[in-house]
Amino acid sequence: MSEPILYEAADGVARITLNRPDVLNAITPELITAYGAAIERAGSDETVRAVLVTGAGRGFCAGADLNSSGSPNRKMSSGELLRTLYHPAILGMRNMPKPIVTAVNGVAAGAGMSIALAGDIVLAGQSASFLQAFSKIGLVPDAGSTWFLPRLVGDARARALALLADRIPAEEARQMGMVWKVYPDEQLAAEAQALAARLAKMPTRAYGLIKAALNASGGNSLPDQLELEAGSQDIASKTEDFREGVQAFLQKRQPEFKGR
Ligand code: LHQ
Repeated sequence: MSEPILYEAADGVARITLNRPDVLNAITPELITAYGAAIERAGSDETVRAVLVTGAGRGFCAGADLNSSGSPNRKMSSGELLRTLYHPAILGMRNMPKPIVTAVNGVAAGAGMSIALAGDIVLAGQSASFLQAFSKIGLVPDAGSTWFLPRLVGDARARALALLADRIPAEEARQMGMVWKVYPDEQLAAEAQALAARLAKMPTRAYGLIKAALNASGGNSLPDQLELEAGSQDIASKTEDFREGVQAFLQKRQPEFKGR
């Protein structure tokens, strides 16, 4: 049996591929466990400065595998599965102090859509689509969808998406605010790789602080957020990359950030 997750790292970019193409990369406990481990590996490898997540074959991820997750014989309850396997993966993405590009190459449904939206920059192929499949089978959105969606698309759209479970084409998802850019299908992989490579050459410490500040902003008052920004700026302005950025600006050349 082939590995449910492929992991390759080169030139500062870790590429994580969901790899069960016959079932549109539907999530088994083994897949989400390996995915969480891959996220952790990318986070702790100092040579990795950006992460790219995509799907093998024609889908991104069809959500929980209904043959394993939906089976009445499975050992863990849904809540246990989510708490022990899905949550570390989603939190690992959001808490990773490095940028994550999700390249949505096909349908992203159910928890697969949650994984797509947990990325920092979401790209999509023209034929990709987004589907809050949960209510169609009598479930509720999970793996962060009820947190991500209102923030990305606003409350009215989040409600309609979750309740109606309509399949939303990539371009419409972009117009709603879920997706940064849509590319012709045949260009997506190269564009996503180029974006991840670009991010891997940027000031990684500042990126980590930016992610942490944006993560905190939803729950913070303006005074608290201003204080967090000031603390983060104290850290960023002591980095080698800040010195390099200013020097490069003054010398009218491109900066060479080291991620330190
Ligand atoms: C699949 C799946 C799938 C197995 C396609 N499982 N085989 C829930 C429970 C517990 C804990 C954790 O969290 C969750 C959260 C969730 O994610 S619940 C939501 C689960 N996902 C869904 O309900 C989506 C089900 N799939 C679909 O609605 C369609 O397959 C979509 C709209 C994703 C794609 O449609 P098509 O492009 O028409 O492809 P297809 O339906 O023909 O699928 C291709 C193959 O993949 C097919 O197998 P086959 O042997 O006939 O070629 C499907 O059975 C299989 N597949 N999704 N989730």
